[in-house]
Amino acid sequence: VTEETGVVECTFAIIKPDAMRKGFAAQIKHRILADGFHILQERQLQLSTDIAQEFYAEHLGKPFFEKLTNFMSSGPVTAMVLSRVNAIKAWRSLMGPTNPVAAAEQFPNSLRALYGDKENTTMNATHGSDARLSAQREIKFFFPKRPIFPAPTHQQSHEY
Ligand code: RTP
Ligand code: MG
Repeated sequence: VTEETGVVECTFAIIKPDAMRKGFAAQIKHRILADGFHILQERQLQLSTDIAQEFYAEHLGKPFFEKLTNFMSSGPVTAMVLSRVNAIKAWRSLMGPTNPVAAAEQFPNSLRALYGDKENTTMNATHGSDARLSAQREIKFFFPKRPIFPAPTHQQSHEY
């Protein structure tokens, strides 16, 4: 489980509607794999504004909340569960800073530098969980566990 330092973790990632619209999803996934992540789960979906508001509930009341949730529900997104050693930090660092302009200045090879909108911090191409707890919550939110087969009943388990 260890590689130098650190343990294998899961994190949650979204390719946001701006990057999807501009056709950057394949390039972003290529960078994800090249950086040693495994994509454990993946789905494409469009969020309703209600779901976007629930997902970003921590930002409720902030000046950018409405713009953010309207944007996040404006088109399809790709939601993914990524795993790697130190996945949470590694994915945040591959994304780069929140603001694409700052990303371009500080980390020109980061995803937000390359694919984010320099005119608009909201449209910054990707999302990543910021801690273990939020990763857990966000993974459950987008990939709720459900049984593939119904659990055997008492009767079934004794009848042949
Ligand atoms: P994220 O949650 O999407 O991975 O981004 P983050 O941690 O780097 O940034 P956070 O503070 O959690 O903000 C969530 C998202 O809100 C949008 N935002 N717009 N001043 C603004 O206009 C502004 N600030 C934040 C961005 O889309 C940011 O990723
Ligand atoms: Mg955040």
